[in-house]
Amino acid sequence: MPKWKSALIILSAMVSCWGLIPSVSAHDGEPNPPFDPTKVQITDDIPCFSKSLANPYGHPGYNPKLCGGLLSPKIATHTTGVHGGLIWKNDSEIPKYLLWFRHPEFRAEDVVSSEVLERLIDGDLPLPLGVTDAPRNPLTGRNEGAFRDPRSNFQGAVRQSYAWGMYGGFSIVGHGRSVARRIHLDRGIEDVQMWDLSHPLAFASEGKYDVAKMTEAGAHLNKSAFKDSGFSKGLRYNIYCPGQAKLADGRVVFVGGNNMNSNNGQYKVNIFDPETETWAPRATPCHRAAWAAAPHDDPFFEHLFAPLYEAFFDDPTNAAKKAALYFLPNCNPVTGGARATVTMEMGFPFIRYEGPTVTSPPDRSDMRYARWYPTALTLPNNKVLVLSGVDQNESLGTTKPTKIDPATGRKVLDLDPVSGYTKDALTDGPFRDSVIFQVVPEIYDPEADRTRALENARLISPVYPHAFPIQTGPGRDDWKVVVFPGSLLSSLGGDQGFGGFHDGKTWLFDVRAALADPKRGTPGEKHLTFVDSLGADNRMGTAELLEIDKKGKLLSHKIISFGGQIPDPANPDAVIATDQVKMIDFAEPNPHWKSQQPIYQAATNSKSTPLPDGTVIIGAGQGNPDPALEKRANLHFQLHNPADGTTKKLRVKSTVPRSSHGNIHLLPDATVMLVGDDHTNSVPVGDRVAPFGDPDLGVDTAEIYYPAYLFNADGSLADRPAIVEAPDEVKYGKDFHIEVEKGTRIKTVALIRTGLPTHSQSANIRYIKLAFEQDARKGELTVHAPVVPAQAIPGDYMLFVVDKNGVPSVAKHVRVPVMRNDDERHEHEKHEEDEHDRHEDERRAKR
Ligand SMILES: [Cu+2]
Repeated sequence: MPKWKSALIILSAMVSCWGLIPSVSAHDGEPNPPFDPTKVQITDDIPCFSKSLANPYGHPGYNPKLCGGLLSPKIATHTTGVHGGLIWKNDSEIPKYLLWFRHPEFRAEDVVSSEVLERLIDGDLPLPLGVTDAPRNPLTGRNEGAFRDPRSNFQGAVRQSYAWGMYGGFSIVGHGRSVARRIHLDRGIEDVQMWDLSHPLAFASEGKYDVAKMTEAGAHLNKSAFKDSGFSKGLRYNIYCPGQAKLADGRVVFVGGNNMNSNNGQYKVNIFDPETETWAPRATPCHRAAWAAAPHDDPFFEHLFAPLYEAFFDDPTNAAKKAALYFLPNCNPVTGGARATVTMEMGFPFIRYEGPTVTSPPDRSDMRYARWYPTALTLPNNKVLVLSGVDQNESLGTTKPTKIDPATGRKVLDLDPVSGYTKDALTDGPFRDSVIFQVVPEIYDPEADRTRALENARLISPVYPHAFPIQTGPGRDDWKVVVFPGSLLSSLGGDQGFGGFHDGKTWLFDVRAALADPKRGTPGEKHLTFVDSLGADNRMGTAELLEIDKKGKLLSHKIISFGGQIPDPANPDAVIATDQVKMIDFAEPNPHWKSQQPIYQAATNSKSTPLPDGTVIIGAGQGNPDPALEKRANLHFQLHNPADGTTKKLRVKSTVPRSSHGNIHLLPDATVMLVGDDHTNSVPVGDRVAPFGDPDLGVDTAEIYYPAYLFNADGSLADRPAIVEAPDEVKYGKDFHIEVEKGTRIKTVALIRTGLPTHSQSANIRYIKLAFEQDARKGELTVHAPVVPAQAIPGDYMLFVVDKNGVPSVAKHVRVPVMRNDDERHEHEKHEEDEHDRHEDERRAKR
């Protein structure tokens, strides 16, 4: 029997208790502003969605079959799931879920002062010295708190020792501010969390559908299912917006990360091992080590730094003192060989340095190129392809003098009159001014623990390109990689002129040929073949589905894209969201993109995942700007059927939008989890409880969607087929057996690979429909396995059976191991590699 029962129990408990979930009134304070039901603007979709703030699915006539499924209340996730994915131990049936966001090697309280934050969020307590009173909202008269105003008082809550000592002097902007948590419980924990989905309280919630109503008490309900998994487990680098790929043995490879100067980790290959739940050893950057070793009574260096600040103010022209500022003894990039500049900004001395000499000590596995937002793709040979990503010209500094001083005619810093901060320092401006696109792919080889650059196959793509390995012949090594433009930041072309619309140019990349090319060190654009243009780029959800016949022949290999961006017909310099759905099938002789039925309204950042029955669920998406929440966010779930290209809008919908930082995951019990996004976005204007919106009210959440296939026509729970026996491993070309309960008629058998999606970039997840024969009398199925690794990339899979009524089983966890041959490489090829590797070692040592 599959060991996962808890989710089923939870599922049935939730359904049977529907409407009986007690609402917690303790700590359930007045919403902000006071709730006025006449101002609530939501579609009244009875009996599928009601205005009830306690439970929008609480109507007695609600039928999940007719309404397209059911949605759970919000579940606290304690950290933000910008990144996340199912992590499996070798022999476990229930995965864990690893999730994290910016500042992953720290705790929220390392970054911001809880006390200052409290005052900002509350809005009525006196503010500490140096933090200006935030502007008041003209509508509500209330202090805007920590977030809403762009001059954000949030910067006042940032520990300056963190900003300078750990963060390269950058202001903490955008998603970095999600450390400011309303829930006190979540402030002192690490920003990387491991969520044990098998824990009895993993999905416990206080039954609230509205984020604004979630409480501190509610957050405690499932906290015991979460465990710190960052610095305390060996993470030494920032893995915010890395590429992420899973190896055959379940380990997760992270390439690159946060594009901030200090402790950036952009060259790094970090590896997480689910067996030990620890990170592979990497040299610790000295400032992070110093932070960890700081005296107990001065954990944030504040006293340690104080004498240095004073010295600066006493003699601001003393260059030697300036250069020594903000770095602890033996942890100074200047003496470590990097160049530094100090300027006076934000009313404080401000240091910038160039060169990662000290903050990124070299490791053998380092990439040649620093990358933020790269794609990492597990290849059929269990190596990892790294594509795209950006670096930054660090020598430009965080801010530039841009304003002409009328008195002197010279350029000076453009200061915000209210906050006194430089305007640049309050935005991502410094990054955008100095972005460098990485065009050279690299391959990480886990056996050699090193990365090899493919200078010969340069490919221009916006970051987080979509990439999928496809089969090109009958042999083990007959595969190439499909690549099309990335999920975001195509607007960042920088000085290289790569900006603008990329038209979804779709390429076939012969990775093996590029690697074997004796001239792989010579810059070129070889080994890439143009296939077709998608006609949209940037920020679309995708789904990948294959079907294999009983002889191992590929019947179809479909890649489907949902929405994305197209040029704005009204403004040639801008892009807008599109509703287009397109499909390309690489089992066809001349694959090209074909239009399918569109999604119900234009959206970027659609979140999509294949389901066990071969359909694709689309949950959440970000529409074009509109004052109405339901117009600017696709709250309704949608079901795409790849068999006929139709896309159906379901009546079930969420109460919160999840934009580029949200994710969707199929879980082994055939339910679907929507998770993530910046919690500062989760109570937007148009919210049911707080119609004016309030970023301070945001809480990190997940929600579970129960697809209609789990229910009978009358709305009751359907009987599910059960996998009684199935192997732990599926080997290429080897038929295997599944035992189901006697008399159960099975319609389809599928393997679904699990991975770590982010930013609607869902590479590495694929649905594979397998041929089988069934002896229903005995309950036995003989299933024909994929025959080559291009059909089923080595790694963790969920094996599902679906019965004749369309009801899926709970999945059996199976691993697909690497397919090996004796003639791995020719000797001369090996020699070539050694030469390159030696060269790379020298280069790394010089950095
Ligand atoms: Cu992002």
